[in-house]
Amino acid sequence: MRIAAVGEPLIQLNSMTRGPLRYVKYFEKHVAGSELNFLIAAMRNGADASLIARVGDDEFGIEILEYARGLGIDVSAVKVARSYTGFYFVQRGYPVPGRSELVYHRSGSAGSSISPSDVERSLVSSAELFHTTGITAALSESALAAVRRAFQIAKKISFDTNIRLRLWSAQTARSEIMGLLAQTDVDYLITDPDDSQILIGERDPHAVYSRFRKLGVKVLVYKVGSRGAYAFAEGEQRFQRGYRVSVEDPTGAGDALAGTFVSLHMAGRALDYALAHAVAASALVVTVRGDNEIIPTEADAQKTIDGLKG
Ligand code: KDG
Repeated sequence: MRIAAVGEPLIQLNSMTRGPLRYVKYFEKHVAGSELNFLIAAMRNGADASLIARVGDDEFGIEILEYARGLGIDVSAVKVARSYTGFYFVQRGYPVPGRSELVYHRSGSAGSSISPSDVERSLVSSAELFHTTGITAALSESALAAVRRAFQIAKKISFDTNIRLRLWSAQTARSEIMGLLAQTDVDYLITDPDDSQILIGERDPHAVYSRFRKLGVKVLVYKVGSRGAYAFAEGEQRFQRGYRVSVEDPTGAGDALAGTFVSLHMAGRALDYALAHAVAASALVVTVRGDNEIIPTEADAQKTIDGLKG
């Protein structure tokens, strides 16, 4: 099974200490970006992955290409553009303990200039699943158009609402994301209470499923942070409680959850099995800095589940 994704891979500069960025002396560098994280999770669970993106003609662009290629991701559709590679700082544990804030430097970046011409028809139409997020839709007009084009040619679609209010207003997010959902039936929708509040004014998991189902969503993954996640599909619903782990940085946990769930469910695993593995993957991610290094394989996630139970 191959999954293709459109998104902006980024360099992450993660604070070595908690607190306001102005006092942080040292940063640790990682390769991240929501869609890339999702693909890595899918690969760890047996899928093949193709990334469609632009990186800058700079050291960080080379780093991202080498990192993704080294993990076995197909980067043949990643173009090097004449601009810089976007990056962001992670401020950890401030002002809310256990949470992180992202400070982006990506305006006018190579990645945000992605356009429909980057979305290679054969790459997307031959993949079993196409994935992207509300982050990509928020980057620029051309990035939003690239998402629309991919939606037109994809066999199956997975979409994570991932509303980042540093990239667009709640009002714009609502009208553009609801527009995308009206354009086509989405097979997997991943969202959370804050995003569903913005999109449909609803936080109750069952009500959220019922609303999105009417819009053609087949499977809903509803993440409720450290409390766990729900999965709803035709005639089925499951809840998996989250695990109590020590939080270093929650950034990327949602992508690990989504990529693990979708790839396992696409591969024919039962809803509760896919959800349990997905929540275990996200529990691991919050225990470290870096979004994707610790995402487990299917076998390792089983050990995580067994270990945390015992
Ligand atoms: O979900 C994790 C992402 O938020 C992080 O990797 C950075 O892609 C990113 C973004 O745009 O926020």
